[in-house]
Amino acid sequence: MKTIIITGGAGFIGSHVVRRFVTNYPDYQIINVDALTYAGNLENLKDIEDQPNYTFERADITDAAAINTIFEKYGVTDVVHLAAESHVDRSITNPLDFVQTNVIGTVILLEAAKKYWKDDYSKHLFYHISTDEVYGSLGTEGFFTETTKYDPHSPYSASKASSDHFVRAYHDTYGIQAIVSNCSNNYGPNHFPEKLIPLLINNILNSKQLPVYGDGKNVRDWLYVIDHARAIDLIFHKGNNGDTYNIGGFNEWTNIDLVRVLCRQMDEKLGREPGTNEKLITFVKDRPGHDARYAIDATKLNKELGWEPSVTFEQGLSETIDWYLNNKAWIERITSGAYADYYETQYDKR
Ligand code: NAD
Ligand code: TDX
Repeated sequence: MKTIIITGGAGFIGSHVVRRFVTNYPDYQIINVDALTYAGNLENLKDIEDQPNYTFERADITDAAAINTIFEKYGVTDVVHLAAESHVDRSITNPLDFVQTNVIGTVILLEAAKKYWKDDYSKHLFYHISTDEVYGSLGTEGFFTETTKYDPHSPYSASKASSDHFVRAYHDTYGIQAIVSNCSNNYGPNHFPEKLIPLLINNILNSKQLPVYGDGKNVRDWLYVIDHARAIDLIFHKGNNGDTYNIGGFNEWTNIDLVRVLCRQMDEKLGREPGTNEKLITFVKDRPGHDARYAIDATKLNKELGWEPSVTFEQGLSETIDWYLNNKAWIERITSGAYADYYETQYDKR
């Protein structure tokens, strides 16, 4: 019998992880701990919110008293930690928010684990979800492996790198059982429309410009969010204490090629003339410190735990577009109010 805190469960990836754990493991109690920042949306979980093994606790992970109360109230046995400030562009304008949540918040969770699990650390797991961005930027050759040296460039990736180091330090120093996984760019349903793919889908729907940073040649390795959730489930249950696992789709795209594929798929789905959406592409000022290329080598996860992606990129992208077309109310609610103000400061000034 496990009582698992999943932090950030109202966010993009967290909501898919919560759904998977609540549905597949009826014997576990799943506590979704989320502060509901601009990125947290309980609508993402409305299909499972009445399940008897699911509880939502609104709490900020930087609030030590609130986190301690949750550990005591539920007798938490394990942590799957996804709560974070996650958007690179926001980290460039507000780096301290990233230090606060990603670094301090992670250490506060680790402190609670140290305090409440001290009778027998071997019965508990702290599983930290991280990103490939901690490894820095690749040239045209090579991949990030689990032993690649950390070399973060943005305030976001620096804060995630720091949190990864703290998790490993608590494992090495106090004996807390811990695993870290570093994943490539996710896409799929419930993705907040500040990130490239949902931003493009929303702008195409509204016939707005498609902002491509710099020359559009930066490369990202894209993974369908459901496949990330499958990997997290597998690593949580079968991963080795103290290990790191890289998760990625072996699916590299330059931004401009990705934008073109998306434009073509959406021309077809929306019944527009071929080439209509591509006319919306607009090259804009580059992101400062923009990493050139990310590419994950997920061989360890494949060889040791038998994981591989379940869909091709074209399938995943098509399903993602369909989800947004069928859930226009979701995106309309998000693109009003506070998000609209943010959007204007990011793009309309260019
Ligand atoms: P997201 O921004 O969609 O969701 C983050 C969630 O955390 C939100 O629900 C938000 O309300 C919550 N949150 C933020 N600050 C909090 C705080 N102080 N206390 C409690 N809750 C708080 O992020 P995401 O894209 O789903 O990413 C989830 C995790 O996965 C992050 O740790 C991120 O670094 C990591 N990751 C993301 C990607 C990606 O492509 N999105 C890839 C690799 C790793
Ligand atoms: O409007 C845009 N135009 C553009 O060209 C935006 C928002 C992005 N881009 C570029 C920047 C990147 O090269 O597209 C690429 C993807 O950008 P994002 O969607 O912002 O993702 P990225 O910066 O790569 O980070 C994502 O993947 C790793 C997540 O946001 C992180 O949380 C995760 O750790």
